[in-house]
This record gives sequence, C-alpha cells and structure tokens, in this order.
Amino acid sequence: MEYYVAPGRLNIIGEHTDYNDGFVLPVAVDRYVQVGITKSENHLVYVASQGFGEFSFDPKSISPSGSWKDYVMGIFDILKKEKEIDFPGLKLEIKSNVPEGAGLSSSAAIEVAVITALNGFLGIGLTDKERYLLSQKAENEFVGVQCGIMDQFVSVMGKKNHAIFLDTMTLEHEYVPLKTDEYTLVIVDSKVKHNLSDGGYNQRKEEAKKALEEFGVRSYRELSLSQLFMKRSQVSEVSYKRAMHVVTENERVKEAMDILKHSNFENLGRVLNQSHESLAIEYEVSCDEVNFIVDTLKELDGVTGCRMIGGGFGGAVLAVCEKSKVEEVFEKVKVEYAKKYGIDADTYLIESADGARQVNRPLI
Ligand code: GAF
Repeated sequence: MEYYVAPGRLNIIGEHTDYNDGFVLPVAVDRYVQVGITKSENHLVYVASQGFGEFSFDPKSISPSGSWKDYVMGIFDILKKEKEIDFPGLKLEIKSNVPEGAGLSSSAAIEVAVITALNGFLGIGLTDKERYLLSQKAENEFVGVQCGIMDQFVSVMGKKNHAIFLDTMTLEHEYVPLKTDEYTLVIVDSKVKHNLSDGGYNQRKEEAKKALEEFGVRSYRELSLSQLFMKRSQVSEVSYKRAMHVVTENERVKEAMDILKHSNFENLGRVLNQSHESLAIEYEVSCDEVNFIVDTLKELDGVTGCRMIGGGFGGAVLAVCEKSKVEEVFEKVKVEYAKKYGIDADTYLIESADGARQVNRPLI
C-alpha cells in the first residue's frame, strides 16, 4: 500500500474573500487526512474510512450521495470528466485527525488527499495547480458547495513555518514566514453548526455578487472604500453591508501580512478583532455561541485578539494567545462556555505544516 497525506488549513485572515476576487492568508496545519491506496481484485473502488465506515462504488457510474462520500467520489468524477481517466479497481483506506467543523477544512483535506493519492499511485501527472483547481471543481460541481479556492490551494501548497498570502483572483502567492515569538495561534471550537451552514454560504456568495451589480463594477478589486461611501444611498442595505465586509477585509489581510513581515505578532490580535466585527455585523455569518466565545476570549489575560473562522453559522474561533497563558485561557473559556450553553468546547494548539505529499509510512 502507498500512503499520501493532505493537511487541514487555518485561515489567519481573509474570510469570505476567496470567492470575491480577494486576498487570504491561510496556513497548512499539522492535522491530516491520510489515504492508503492499492489495487483491488475487481473493477470496483472500495473505501474504508475510520469513523465513517465502508462503501464501494463503480468508477464508471458515479452519482452524488449527499454525504461525506461525495468528497471522495467527486474527485473520481472530475478526473474522469476532465482527464479521461479510466480507473482500475482500487482500495482506499482513509484516516483523518483533522477535527470536523472546527474551521480547519477537513473536507478540502479529503479531496486533496484523494487526488494526490490517485495522481501518485496511477501516475496521472497532474501539476500542483491542477490538483487544487480540480479539487475545488469537484466540491463546486459534485458536492454542490460553491466554495472559493483557498482551502484546496493551501492544502496542496502549504509550507511549514509559513503562511501563504494568496491573491485569489490571479492565484499569485507569497510565502510569509510565521514568527510567532512568545505568542501562538489557538482554536476554540464551539461545536455548534447551524443548519444554515451550506445554504447560508451559497446565499452569501449570491448576495456578494448582487452587490457588485448594484455598485456597477465587475470585481471587488474595482471597488474602493470611498466609492462604497459615495454610492451608499444608491444600493440596498444588504449589498452595502456585504461589500463593506469584502473591501475592508481585503485591507485587513494586507495589514496582517505587513504585521507578519515587520512587526510584533501580538499586533495581529487587533486586526482579528476587527475582522470578527465585520463578519458578524456586515457579512452576518456568525452566531450567538461563537460571539460568546469571542467576547469571553477578548477579556482574558494573554489573548490579544480573536475572530470566528471558516464559513460561519457555527464552527470555531481563532485567537492570538501568549504561549505561557494558553492552558489558563483554555480552561477559563471552556468553563464560561459550558456555564452559558452547556457545551464542552474543544480547544486546539496549532502548528504549521507542509502541503499534500506521499509519505514513506502512515502518519496516522
Ligand atoms: C469555506 C470555503 F470552503 C472557503 O472557500 C472560504 O470561502 C471560507 O469558507 C470562508 O472564507 O471554508
């Protein structure tokens, strides 16, 4: 059996900008989806997944199931359609230690791990760019979530000890060294996921597109803050708010990159706080539980700032925290959250990692 891994990702800043021609600043993290791959004895593909059970399918006739299996089958489907791959029977053994729903993009990690395994094992010869673009296409077309390119991009292109500044319009990118000094990035998972999540995501995408039409521009790159103010009375309230988030979030991504390059890591906290406010008030993708965690963290000694991460409507919060205070902060936020909502929040310390690759022996 050959083994391949793809990392989850943490987005430092640039939320809901990747499908709006914007900027993002993600990091690949040391949590992986691992795919073991070998030939099967017949023409079927057998998938065994720790935690999710087993299933099999005929790669000649694939259709969506409406479940997590679509992240796997979607990759076969897109490779068949776009690269005319005639798959032999295969056995895939999938394991993951990327926490689900914690804003670390476990779904993109499955897609990228599967495409990297198929590419390596069958010698398909895909470039890095093809791996992330085809993974995104599988999610858009087969899974039916209209996600941007960020998650798949960083799962393929990640680099240990670096964040990636990515222009999602041109795909130009720059690796920015992550020097956190006495600070670190931590995650608190609210463990709530409101029903809106996928539908709400697609709806925000539509609203952001409609806002562009109302402002009379083709891309958010043509819209400045002063134009936003000037045209305020000519557009709907929703369009104004969505555009306000996208335009200001892009500025915050540039500021965050500057902080990573030139100043103290602790200053990142201030920009994260601003991002959260914008996501909660202008883009309206947060929820009570996540806002509570943000408000609680902000009051704790050792935290310089925090914000919701990922698609929203639940999920996790990212905070910049003094290394020496992490345990205390985790303990306090868990107690307060449990008191208020009766939920035991999960907490994670984050380390950066390299992008998807073959490994000599299983990591998980
Ligand atoms: C999800 C999507 F998959 C990303 O493409 C991105 O839009 C993110 O939500 C919000 O920034 O993770």
